[in-house]
Amino acid sequence: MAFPTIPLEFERLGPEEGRARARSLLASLSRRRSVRDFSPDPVPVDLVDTAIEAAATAPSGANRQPWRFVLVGDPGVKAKIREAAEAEERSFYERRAPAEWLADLAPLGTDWRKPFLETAPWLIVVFRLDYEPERLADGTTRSHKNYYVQESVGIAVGLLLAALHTAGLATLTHTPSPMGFLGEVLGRPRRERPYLLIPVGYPAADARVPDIGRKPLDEVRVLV
Ligand code: IYR
Repeated sequence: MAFPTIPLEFERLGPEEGRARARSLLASLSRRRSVRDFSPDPVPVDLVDTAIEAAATAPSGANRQPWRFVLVGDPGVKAKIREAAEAEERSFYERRAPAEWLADLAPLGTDWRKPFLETAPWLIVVFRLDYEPERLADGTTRSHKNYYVQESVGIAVGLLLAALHTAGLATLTHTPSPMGFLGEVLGRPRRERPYLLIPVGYPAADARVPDIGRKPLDEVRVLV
């Protein structure tokens, strides 16, 4: 059955105004950096919640909205996540990582130690929902498939990073590998698959980041 339709709410801008707004967003997004040195200063939960609501406006396959954002502020849970992540990361850096991968990471100065998992006031653990249980009229449940989950959750995370940055917060997109422990530590059902771990907070006063650049437009865009 089709959804009823409603008139589109759309503010049509002139090119001048559109250009000004797009440039201002670009200037802001250009200042976003992945941060590994966090301040323990608290961040009000509503700041993060608003960013999660912004993320959840993302388009998704068949509007199934196949994401779950688990917001972790409990120091005990953060400590457990750090412990498990560091165990996985240690075996990655010391045994599993191919030489080429380690060589690519070396200039970034990362290693298996992840103190930011405890220092940052919030961790957002993003899960992808490849299917969800659905209760049928006859009281039974079936498994309902989601579509383009990778794409949908990727877009949502992009919006989340932009929204957190706009709220004046620093983030890191962290991918402890493998991430299976996150579902266990957080008591999530097995059908929710960990996607990304995002520490959120203010940067430490003396935070430093690698001096890296972004590819210029003519390298990333092909005009046909
Ligand atoms: N997951 C590891 C390794 C790592 C991999 C990539 I690709 C990075 O851009 C950064 C780190 C870690 O978080 O240290």
